[in-house]
Parts: sequence; C-alpha cells; structure tokens
Amino acid sequence: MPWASIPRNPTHGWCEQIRVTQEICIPDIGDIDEVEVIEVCVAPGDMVTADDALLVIESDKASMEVPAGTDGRIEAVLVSVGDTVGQGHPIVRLEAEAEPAAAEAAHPEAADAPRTEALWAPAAEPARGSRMLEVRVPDIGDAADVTVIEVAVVTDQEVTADDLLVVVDSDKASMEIPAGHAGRVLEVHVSEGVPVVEGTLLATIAAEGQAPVQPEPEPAAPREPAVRAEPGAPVEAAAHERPGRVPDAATRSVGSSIYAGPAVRRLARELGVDLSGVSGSGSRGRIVKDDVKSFVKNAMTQSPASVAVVPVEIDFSRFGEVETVVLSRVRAAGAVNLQRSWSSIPHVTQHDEADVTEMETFRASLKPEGERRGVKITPLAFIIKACCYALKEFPTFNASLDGAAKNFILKRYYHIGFAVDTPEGLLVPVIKDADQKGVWELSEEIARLARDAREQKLALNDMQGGSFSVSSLGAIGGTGFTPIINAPEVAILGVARLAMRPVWDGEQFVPRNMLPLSFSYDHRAINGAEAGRFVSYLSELLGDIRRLSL
Ligand code: CAO
Repeated sequence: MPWASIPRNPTHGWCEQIRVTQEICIPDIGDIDEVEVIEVCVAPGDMVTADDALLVIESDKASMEVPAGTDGRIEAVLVSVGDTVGQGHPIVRLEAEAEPAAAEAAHPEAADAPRTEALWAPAAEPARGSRMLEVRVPDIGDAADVTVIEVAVVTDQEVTADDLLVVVDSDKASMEIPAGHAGRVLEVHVSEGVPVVEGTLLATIAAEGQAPVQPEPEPAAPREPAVRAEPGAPVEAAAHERPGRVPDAATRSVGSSIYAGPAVRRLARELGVDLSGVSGSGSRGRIVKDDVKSFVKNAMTQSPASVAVVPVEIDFSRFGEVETVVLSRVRAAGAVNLQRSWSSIPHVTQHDEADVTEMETFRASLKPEGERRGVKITPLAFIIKACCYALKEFPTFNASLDGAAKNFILKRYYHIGFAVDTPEGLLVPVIKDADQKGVWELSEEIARLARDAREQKLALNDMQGGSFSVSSLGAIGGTGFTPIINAPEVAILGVARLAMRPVWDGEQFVPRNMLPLSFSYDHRAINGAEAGRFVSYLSELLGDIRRLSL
C-alpha cells in the first residue's frame, strides 16, 4: 500500500495547539516510514488558506503535497528541502485565524484522524510470456475527479520502464504514471483533460525486442472507464509495479519525463506554461515554482526575433584591443523589448516644460515630516499622481491597441510603471492602482519597488499589468530625451532634470523651477493634437498641484 491520501484538513497532524498558534505536522502517510521534502512552498509571513500546499514530499513511489489544512499565517517553517521526515514531524508553526477548537468542530472527521484509504496502489502483476502490455490507471483509492493533465508520450515512441507516460490529477494530488516496461508505444488511449478512473486504459506498449501482437478487444470504448486486467490474463500488464514513481534524472529520457511536484504543475497550468520547456533547478533537476516563474518572466521579456547589434560578425580586434562582455540577462531581455517596441510602433515625442516652482516649495515643506515618517518625497510621486489625473481625462492614453490595431482597449485601472536603473539593466516595476494612492504612499512604493528592483527581488506580479509608464532621468541630468514606449502601452512620459530658469511673466523675467517633460506616444493610437493637449494638461496640473486634490 504505497500511499495514503492526505486529507485537506489534517487536524490530526497538529502536534500542539497553544491558543491559535499550531504546529502542522506530516500526517498519516500509510506504510511509508520516511519521505523526502522536495519543495517548501511557503515562507514565514505568508498567508495561507486550508488548501494551500505547505510542502511537497516524495517517496520512491510518488510525490505529494501536504496542504495547510487551516487558514492562517506562517510563523516559522520547520523543515528544509532535502530533509527526511516521517508521520508527525512538525512542518510549520502557523497562527490560525480560527480557534483550533472551532476548526475541529467544523471538521470532526479530520479530528478523528482515521487512517485514510490508499490513494494509489499497485495494480496486478503482469502475466508471463505475453508480448502486449497495457498500462492502466492503478488503484486510486477514494480520489475523486481524476483527470489526465499530461500525456508525455506519442505513438511509436520508444520508452524505458521509468519513462513517464501520463500524469493524472485528482482532488488530492497529482500522480505520475510511468511506462513500467521498456518498449514501443503502440497506442495512447487518453488525452489531456480526459477523466479517468481506476482501470482506465492509458496506453498499449510492445515489449522491447518482441514483435507486437494485436491486443485483446477492448471491453469498452478506449476513453471510457475500463475493467482492470486480471492477473494472468492474456494482456500482460495492467500497470507498472511502482505506479507514480518519479524517475531518477539519470534514467529519464529527454523530453519524455517532467520532474515536478503537483503544486508546480498546478502553477504551470494556471500560467499556461509547458513544463517540458522549463529547466529544473531543484535537487536532481526537479522543477520548482521559482523555475516556472522565471520561465514566465523570461518569456515576457523576450521575442522570437533576436537582436542584431552587429549585423555581420566583424573582427574588431583587427583595429585594436577589444574585450567581449556578455550582456546581463536583464539587459539582453530589455534590448529585445526595446528594439521590438521601437521598430513596431511609430513613435513621436512631444516636449514641454512644467513650472513646478510651487510644487517644489510644497515638497520642501514636507521634508521634516518625511524625515519623521522615514519617507523621502521626490518629484516622481507628484508626477505619477498628476499622470493618473491626466490619464482619466484622456482615456485613450491609458489604453492598448488590439492585435489588428482596430480597437482601443481602454483600461479602467491606473497601474503606473516607472523605469529603474539597476546594475543589471533597466527594470520597470508597476505601482498598482496609483490613482488611489496619496503622495506619501506613492513615495513609499517607489522606494520599495526601486530597492527590490536593484536587489533583484521583484516578484513577477510587481512587473505586470502596467497601463502607462514614466521614465525619470531627473536625478541624473539632461534637458530632454526620447523615451521608448513600453508596449503594449501607447504612451510614456520622460522626465529630465528640473532647473531654475528665467521665465517672462509679461513684465519681467522671474526665476522659476522648470521641469522638462518628454512625452512619447504611439502615433497609430494618438494624434499630435491630442498629445499636445495631454502634455499641456499635465503641465498645468504640475504647475498647480492644488488641482490634484479636486
Ligand atoms: N530634477 C531634479 N532632481 C530630481 C528630479 C528631477 N526631475 N527627480 C528626482 N530628483 C532628485 C530627488 O529629489 C533626489 O534628491 P534628494 O536626494 O536631494 O532628495 C535625487 O534626485 C535622487 O532621486 P532618486 O533617484 O533617489 O528618486 P526618484 O524618485 O527621483 O527616482 C528612480 C527613482 C527609481 C526612478 C530613479 O532612481 C531611477 O532609477 N531613474 C533612472 C530611470 C531610467 O534609467 N530611465 C531611463 C530609461 S530609458 O527610457
């Protein structure tokens, strides 16, 4: 009996309950003494719901998630990847949202902690002397809603016994079903998304070195639940003797097996990632969640077209000493994006100057309060605030064009990206719902996101969903530049260094603090007159920030 199912509410796994702080432990894992922790899915401070996986454990037969079983906040993680653990071993200390007594009352069946039925069990032993092998879904215990989530082989593919055939997913866990025998796949009987039950025929395999013979007639349509072959029947095997075993990296054939736990597979499905293209950084090449996230990040910042910096290979060393330095990953990805945007969008840049004298006086007056709060307010927070106002007035600037450039997709959210110069290259984190935030909050977010960008700690979500961008070179210098639109947005505001300039007030020159604005827009979406009105409006707002409170 290789596996016990792990109940979603493993109350019985709690070792102790002090007020609302509990230790969640490894629940009953059947007749297995020890399993290896192959993935830790949470960190201290994380909020989890009952269904969230805390970690993934693996024996020589299967891998399985251990869910939190209760809502709460992780106080401490008590295991690490690579640890060997058994039933009752503490996993995390969790501060539950509900009193344990209340949780137990809500799930009396979990508190009873009966030994749950085997989720995956070995199928019948193969009969001897037969050459045709059928691989069927093994005993799946009380698992419900079992579906094929991945078919890892195709007809005529040569497989080894350990090669992954199919991955099925239930309400409790994912399970990898290997071929079980070396040979050639004659037919695959299931496809992704198909529901299966114990005994469903998955594939027919011709054993290695032996001529295939016609299989016995199917008792039912191939994709219907089928009766499992009885031991000794002409069909040789009903399933692999070790169903669900995750093959060792050394024995996996390239492309035929994906080494990832259920939580990772679920994340990949949610993000639409094909795991066969993801390389694993976990132990023995296992794919972990961070690998999937990095894969998505890369995919988002790359295009199929390569960047031809030097159109033909030129041997510059003919002219003098040279050094080749590899571009950082961020810089290389940025280069691809910038080239794609520059070559596919007709850019026009409108220049203007905003008189920010009053804004700067007000900003200076906030300095003592900022010191008390530990927040530095730079012009950027006011600029982002003003942009949100202007974007509400000009909705087509907070938009994207659809693929055929026939429709505007107007965004009713104001997620403002801002360029951050990092040692690795340019990154554009996004302030979500910037229109709903005040200048203090915006300043805090700018500082936090800029710091995270420079420390390479930005989460995928921090860089997604922007509707408009600002690129501020103000602290560095310059009087104007052409910012490149952050596609699929349609406009970007560039900000250069503010400077005191003599401005004619109708009677005399007066010293005013002038902020140079460089506004690039997609000329397919925005015409010049509209852009001019937008920039004038923005200048007015920055010139009289009292209007930002109207
Ligand atoms: N004019 C003059 N001074 C400015 C200014 C401006 N337009 N904008 C900011 N400053 C000042 C700030 O007030 C601050 O001064 P103090 O230290 O005396 O208070 C100083 O410059 C440094 O500001 P900062 O850089 O720490 O903060 P920020 O909010 O202005 O900018 C960030 C944050 C992350 C946008 C910036 O650090 C950065 O990385 N800019 C580069 C962006 C970039 O590379 N753009 C080009 C992309 S290609 O299109």
